[in-house]
Formats: sequence, structure tokens, C-alpha cells
Amino acid sequence: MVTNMPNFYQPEIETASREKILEIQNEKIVKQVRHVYENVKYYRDLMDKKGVTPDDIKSVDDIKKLPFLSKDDLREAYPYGLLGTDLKNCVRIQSTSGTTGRRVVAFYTQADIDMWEECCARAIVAAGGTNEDVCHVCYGYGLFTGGPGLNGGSHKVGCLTLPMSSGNTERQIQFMMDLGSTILCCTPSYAAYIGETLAEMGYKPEDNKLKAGIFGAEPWTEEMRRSIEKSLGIKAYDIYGLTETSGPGVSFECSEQTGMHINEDHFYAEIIDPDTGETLPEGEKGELVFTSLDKEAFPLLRYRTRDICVLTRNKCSCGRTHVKMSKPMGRSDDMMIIRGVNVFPSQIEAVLLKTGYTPNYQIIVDRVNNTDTLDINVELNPEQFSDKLSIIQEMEKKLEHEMRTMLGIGSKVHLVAPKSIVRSEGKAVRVIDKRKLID
Ligand code: DLL
Repeated sequence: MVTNMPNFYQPEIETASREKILEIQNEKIVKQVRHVYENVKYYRDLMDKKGVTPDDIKSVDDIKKLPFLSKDDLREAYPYGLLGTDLKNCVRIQSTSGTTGRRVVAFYTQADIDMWEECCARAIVAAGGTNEDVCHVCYGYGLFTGGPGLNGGSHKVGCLTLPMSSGNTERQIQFMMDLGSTILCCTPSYAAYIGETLAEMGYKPEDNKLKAGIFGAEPWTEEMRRSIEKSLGIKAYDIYGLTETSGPGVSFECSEQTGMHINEDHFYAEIIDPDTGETLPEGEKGELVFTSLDKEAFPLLRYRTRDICVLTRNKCSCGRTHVKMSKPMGRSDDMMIIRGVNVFPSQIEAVLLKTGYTPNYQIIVDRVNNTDTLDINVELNPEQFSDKLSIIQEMEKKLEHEMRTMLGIGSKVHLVAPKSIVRSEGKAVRVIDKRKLID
């Protein structure tokens, strides 16, 4: 008996054989490279410098010959230097803030928008979305790609779309209850906050009509997934993407929840060693690199995402054949080096959720007397809170021990009062690295 019938938005492509996918990719890459070479002087110069011509690229196997592009290139070419078509053919700009300096600005033709929205539609259908759903989008709208991307995907699926944008949580909840939202799209940290607020307002998880959530734009752990699923009474699906490649929907989770299928007919993925740039074999952990296969306005060849993950091609029970990427295990540039040890915020979050703490925390890294310090502020929930100092100190000591086991270095844990850490409505700011402010 088939219980959980898999649904596809574009079944012929989402379940295509490996040979068929390669055929599509090989055909598209030849055209995409030629398009870039002829229209993007910045990248043509990089290819010329490396001695590669469009004739050298006959299939995706030849992608290795191409030069990389990085965020630094985007900054240098800002704003129009990587444009692949006349501005008059572009209909949209989206943007995201980088960690430093100039914003990333991406351009879209109408065909680029259609492709992007189709990718998001695939994600919504994979999460069980149909034209009978009420899709509540509280990713930010405007320059951020989250709102517009999922909004477009939701329209394509035919869901009744609620373009809420982020913020005003009580109003979000009122609409959610009154209009019977069934699919929630936002960052995982905001989903956790909505769950927390619902409980505070006296609602139980079964009081809402939500069945699924499509959460992404920031790293989140399996523990966080389980906690959100419990608080909202839903199945929570991951979605990944970045402004440079179009936005959300480059990859998305299916019912198996064991990684995100990359839309391989539009994006070719590689994993490289972030230090040497060497391509790594399947199954190895490294930096994710994307080559767009059919973008017009903002095509990117071998774009280094800085996201660290693993690609796998195990057969998926959902029937999709596209390669899967693991949850990004932090970004190579998010990695903190503390006293010489690599530390990722996701490791800290995993410890907190495993030990029954809230996902509301802040990491403060500093340098005192030439030594790095790591402080972790962790919010207690009202049941954990105690006004007995000795109890709190004992809990802090225990958590410091757990952290040392996970991270390999010592830290100072500060348990703080419920509600004292500011909630995020978009991407959560987890790390304050004061060393960077001094440099
Ligand atoms: O965050 C696009 C997006 C919107 C994705 C809504 C998913 C949902 P940017 O602002 O350009 O675009 O940030 C891209 O965010 O390189 C990752 O480091 C991180 N990121 C995105 N999705 C995930 C995810 C959007 N599911 C950067 N898990 C990427 C972990 C993610 N990190």
C-alpha cells in the first residue's frame, strides 16, 4: 500500500534518469558558457587569463577547466559587471547584504524569474502543497529573495498565497488562525518564535491548521527541526538557495528529510577543497560550488558559495533522482577559529537543543590579553528558571562540560532570564565576534 504518494511539480524532470539529466546538463552548459563568454567581459577576461575558450567546454565534465568566481569578484564587478544581458531585458533586481562591504545585487529576466519560481514550486509541492493549500509566506519581501521566491512558487502551485512578510507576530498568528494557513514559509528561527508565541497565547499545536513548514536562509540543526515540528504540529522541510544563484529553491527537501535535492537541470553542483580548489569526490565534505545552466541576466560559472556540505546520490524513496546536498554545516567564512580550534555555531546549537535548552542563544567571541574568549548566553525557559544562584551555577557548569566535549575547547556559559535575548524575524544574528571589530 502506498501511503505517502510523492507529489511532483514537474515529474518528468524531477524523476528523470541520470542519463537524461546529464544530457540536459551537457546541452545547457555549452550554451551557458558561450553566453557568458560573449556577454560578460569580466568573466571572459578570467577565462582568457586561464587559457580556456568556450570550445573547450563540451560537457559538464569540462567545467573543472573554468575559473572560479567568488564573492570578491561580485564585489569588484558591482553593480553591473557580471550582467549577461542588456539592462532593458531585465525585469527585477534582488539583493542581500554581505558580511562585509557592498551588497550582492542579482538581476533577472522574465525567463530567469519563471525558472526560479518553478524551482520554488517544486519545493512547495515536495512539502505536500497543492492548489487547496493556504501558503503563508513570512520571509521578508522586498530586496530579500525569500518572500518573492516562495510567493512566486506558491502562485505557480495555485495555493492561496498570504504575502505576510516578516514581523508583527501577533498579526501573523491572527491571520494564520483566521484564514487557516496550511503551509508556513519563513526562517527556522522565526518559525521557532511563532511556535513559542502561539503557546504563550494559549494555543496547542493541534489548534492550528498548519501541516508543513518550508524553512531556510540560515543554518538549523536536526534538533531545531524536531523542536519546531513539535511546537507547530507540522513536518518541517529545509530549503536552500542564495541570491547569487536566484534565491530559495536551488535545492529543497522531500518527504525523506535526508538532504535537499538540487535542481540539477538548472544548477550544476561541485564540492571542492576550500583551500586548494581541487574538486572532491562524491560523499566528501567541502565547499559547494554552483554553475548556473540556463540563466540569462546573472549567469554564474563555478561560483564559490562558502557553504560547507556533502553531496550524495543515494536512491531516494520519494522518487526524485536529483543529487542531494546535506544541510550546510556552516559556512567556511562563518567558521570561528577560537584558540586555534574550528568552531561552528551549529555545534553549539546542537548541544543546547540536545540538553533541553531553548534555541535562543548568542555567541560572543573576544580577545582578552591576547587569548580568545568564548561566551555563550543561553536563554532559560520559564520552567528552567530559578532564583537560586547555586542551581543556576550548577546548570551552567554542566552545560560548559557538554560544550567542551562537543567543541574541544572551554567556554563560559551564562544562563539568562526568559525573553532576554532579542528574537529575530528574519535571519538570526547568533555570533558577535568582537575580535573582527578590533581588526
Ligand atoms: O538566504 C535565500 C533563501 C531564502 C534561502 C529563503 C532559503 C529560504 P542569501 O540572503 O543570499 O539568500 O543568503 C544565502 O544563506 O549561502 C547559506 O549560507 C545560507 N542559507 C540559505 N539557505 C540555507 C539553509 C537566501 N537551508 C546564504 N541552511 C547561503 C543553511 C542556508 N544555510
